Amino acid sequence: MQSLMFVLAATVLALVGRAQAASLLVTVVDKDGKPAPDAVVVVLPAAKGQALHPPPLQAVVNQEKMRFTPAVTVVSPGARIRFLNNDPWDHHVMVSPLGASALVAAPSADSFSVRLEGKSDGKPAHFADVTLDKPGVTGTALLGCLLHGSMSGHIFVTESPWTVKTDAQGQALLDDLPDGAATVKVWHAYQLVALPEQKVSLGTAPTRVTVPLNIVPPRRRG
Ligand SMILES: [Cu+2]
Repeated sequence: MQSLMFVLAATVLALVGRAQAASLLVTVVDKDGKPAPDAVVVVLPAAKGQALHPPPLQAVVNQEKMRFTPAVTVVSPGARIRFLNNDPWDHHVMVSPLGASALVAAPSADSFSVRLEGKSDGKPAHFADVTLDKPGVTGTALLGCLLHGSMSGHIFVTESPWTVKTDAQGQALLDDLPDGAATVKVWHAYQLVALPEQKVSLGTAPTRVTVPLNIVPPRRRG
């Protein structure tokens, strides 16, 4: 009896494992066919499942050398974002939700700003925490600085726990997707016209998709 239970348990585990073993590699390229880093790949599977590595509920966006780092921060809804000023001068971070819905329960406006003093030698950097606390709200917010017009960045609050940002090779690997049909969406900060969604069918063999942007993003200052 005990061994039968063991076999049953092992079978259930194997089935569960098989039901959620699909892997998808998305490569995002620009109009010239070069890899596009910092694109966001969102996968919406038709079947239910449990994402093993959902985007975090906490993230740090640095202001360093007149840039937001990372340039694109992907989080789950309700995340807390810490803006951390590592420069010796002030920054005045402006957060502007793109699209219809505000990310934060602000009383008046959708946009808000936080001014952060510059870092003094030997002192910890100044920071401000912002919680994206509107329940269920997803979308993208543009980051800017009221003092330095050249600074820009993005926060991406995803609608799917299966969301990965492309790396330097323009690749995003998802290895914990449920089998079956899925919709793939790609977002890029400089892609102003929304890209068409792609339908994929995920199964035992790894699926590979290449998504071309129809722009060439400007190179980020190094
Ligand atoms: Cu600034």
